[in-house]
Amino acid sequence: KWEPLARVGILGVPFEKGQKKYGVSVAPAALRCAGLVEQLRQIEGLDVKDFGDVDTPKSPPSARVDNMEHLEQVSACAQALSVRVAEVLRDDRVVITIGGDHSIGVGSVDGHYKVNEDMILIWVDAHADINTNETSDSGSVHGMPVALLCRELSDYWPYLPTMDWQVPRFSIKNLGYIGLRSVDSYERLAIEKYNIPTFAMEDVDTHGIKSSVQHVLQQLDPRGEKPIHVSFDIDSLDALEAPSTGTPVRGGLTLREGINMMETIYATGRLRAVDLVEINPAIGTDTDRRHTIDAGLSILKAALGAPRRGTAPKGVLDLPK
Ligand code: 5AB
Ligand code: MN
Ligand code: MN
Ligand code: MN
Repeated sequence: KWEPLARVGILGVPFEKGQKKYGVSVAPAALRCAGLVEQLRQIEGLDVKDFGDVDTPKSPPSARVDNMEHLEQVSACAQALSVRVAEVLRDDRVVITIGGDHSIGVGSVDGHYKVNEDMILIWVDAHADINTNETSDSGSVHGMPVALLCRELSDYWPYLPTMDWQVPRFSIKNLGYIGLRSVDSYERLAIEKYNIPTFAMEDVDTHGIKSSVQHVLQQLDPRGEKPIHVSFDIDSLDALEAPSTGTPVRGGLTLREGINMMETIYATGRLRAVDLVEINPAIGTDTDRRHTIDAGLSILKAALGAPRRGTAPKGVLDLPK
């Protein structure tokens, strides 16, 4: 019943207030400059539409919530993104959201959930991003999006001014993790308390990437009938392969594992949304920047069905003489 959608919509989200470093907000421009749209159009049969950047409204600082920086900006951006994501999905396209820091995951998942309450979410990251303002050491919201999204965690938040638009209805039962290797202690407690299917790096080492992904999918959706949202933090990749990011951690996924994971998910025919976040072109050398952006592009191409083995020309049976 499911097959890959041959239509794609791209949204850029030049937002960086969910963390402290300058630069993540230029990633959408840097990826477009590196040929994002053109490279995706090379994939046979794929209809690619660039919907441009989401408005990141300048809302005045108003809300003061303890240990939660720039809540009103995060909220305004996520609200705008949620609306745009829902639009792209309703246009029958796979939505590719290019961040921006990972706080934008609140908006992209919210928008997807609005269109399809059945969705499952695979969070691919070195980090679990499931802190609340109580448990966070940094106060940066890019470490909190999962906790903001899940209805089971709503009791652990204080009232969040400006966030009334976002009623957390997504169930933590539909969440899985891949790539974890830097998890705060209360984040680990949450993973254990809710029994979240998690393939941290030692589990990926044990099972291999393909079977790790298949296990997560199997646990979240044994009958294989639910649309999939992948929120891909570039820091899930090893810091040597994707150095230009704000919170790099070594010992991560290789690019080949990342590609294999995306190919495996593409093959289900159920992938409907991909976030690519936390690329920071202002960090590192020219080579670092190039490697990181190339890695991101390779991940997206794999998610959209680009075969690594290549594609022969259509309707042609012989080499030209
Ligand atoms: B990212 C940390 N857990 O809460 C925190 O890059 C890191 O979106 C969060 O995964 C990393 O500040 C957020 C220590
Ligand atoms: Mn991360
Ligand atoms: Mn993240
Ligand atoms: Mn990060």
